[in-house]
Order: sequence, then C-alpha cells, then structure tokens
Amino acid sequence: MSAILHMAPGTCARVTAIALETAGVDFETRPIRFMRGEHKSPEFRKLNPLGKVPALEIDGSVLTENLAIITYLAERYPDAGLMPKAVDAAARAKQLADLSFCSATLHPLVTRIRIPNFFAGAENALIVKQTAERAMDEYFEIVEQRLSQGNWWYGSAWSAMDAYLYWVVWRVEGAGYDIARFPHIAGHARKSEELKQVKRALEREETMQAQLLAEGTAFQPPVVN
Ligand SMILES: N[C@@H](CCC(=O)N[C@@H](CS)C(=O)NCC(=O)O)C(=O)O
Repeated sequence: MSAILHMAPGTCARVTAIALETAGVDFETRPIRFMRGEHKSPEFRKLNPLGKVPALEIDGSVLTENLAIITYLAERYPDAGLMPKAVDAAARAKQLADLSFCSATLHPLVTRIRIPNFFAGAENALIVKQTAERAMDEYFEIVEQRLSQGNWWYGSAWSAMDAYLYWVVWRVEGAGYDIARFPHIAGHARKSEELKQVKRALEREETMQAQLLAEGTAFQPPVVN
C-alpha cells in the first residue's frame, strides 16, 4: 500500500521524506499550504490535531512527529538501516534520546532562529534570534565533537539521526547562522546532500515549491538581522 506524506517544502517533514526514501516506501507527497493556514484547517487537524507537518498516512494509520515516524519505519523496515540495531532496551533508549535531542532541543531553537518574530514580535525578534543562536552554539559544540569521530552520528553508518541533524543545520544555515565555525557539521551537511535518498527527497520538495511559487502560496519568513 502506498503512503501519503503531508508536508511543506523546507520544513522538518524533509526528515520523514528522507526516511521514507531510505526505506524504499512507495509514497506520494501532498502540500500543506502554511500561507493559507491549511495546517490549522479542520481537515488537516483530523490528521494531526496539533496542526503541524509531517503527517504520514501509512499502513492504515496516521503517524506524526519525526521521532515516532523514524522509530516506526525502523521497526517496520528493519533492513533499511534507518537506525543502528539496538542490542538491548538501554541501547534503544539512547537512540530515542538522540532523536529527541533533535526534536525537543535543537528543533525549537531552529524555529527561534528562523522565525523569531513569531515568538516576540518584530521589535524583539533580534534578541530572540541571538539568544537562540547562543544556545545553538553550545549544542553544536557537542555535535561538532561527535562528528569529528566519524562520518556520521553513529560513526561509519548513516542513519535517520543524520537526516534530522542535516535538516537542523540546513535550516539555520539558511537563516544566516554561521555554520563555518563548525567544519565537521558543515561537512556533514554537504555529504548528506550527496546521498541518493536525500537528493530524492529534495527533488520532491523542489517540485512542490515550484507549484507553491506558481500559486503564490510559498512561505517566505521575514528577514531578521
Ligand atoms: N516535533 C515535531 C515538530 C513538528 C513541527 O513543528 N513542524 C513545523 C514545521 S518544521 C510545523 O508544522 N509548524 C507549524 C506550526 O507549528 O504552526 C516533529 O518532529 O515532527
């Protein structure tokens, strides 16, 4: 059965798209137009009451939250290499902690760096952005140290954790965060973009973005600097 990924270009739904591509799942993408408030519409809230992408229709369920989707896909497609094999409950818990680091710690900072005006108004946007950037610096020191030990988060084996990190880095880079201070992280992002599953996910986004641009519904955040 094919799956349906409800997404918007440039959002964290990219992480799920990369995971689906990695697992070889047959899926289609459907745009959620933030500019029209479709993510908060009654129709979309039937899929995700929180009004957020990604929402993934798969195997008769609607799954949300990248962490949960990755965990589901890794179990459903055990040979896809989405996450390393966990030898015991503690190893599984550590993997969840890693994914949670992306979703619960880094992701909220990404949002404050990219759209700080949404949190405290245009007059306070710069201070929100700079505060989030300083917090991000602290966590990126840890990520930089870890990536200096090997190509990917788990050493030689790429995983969906790398997809999530890649999206975080790409997003803040695009918001003017100086990633060159972290050469291993910058290298990780560029290497990620060479992977076929990432290229395919990006192609899907580009096609969708072209459609939204043509419609005049592509989201452009205000510039804060
Ligand atoms: N923890 C969630 C975060 C989902 C999320 O915040 N998605 C953003 C796009 S990156 C969104 O839909 N934002 C719309 C909103 O919150 O109104 C996940 O990992 O899936």
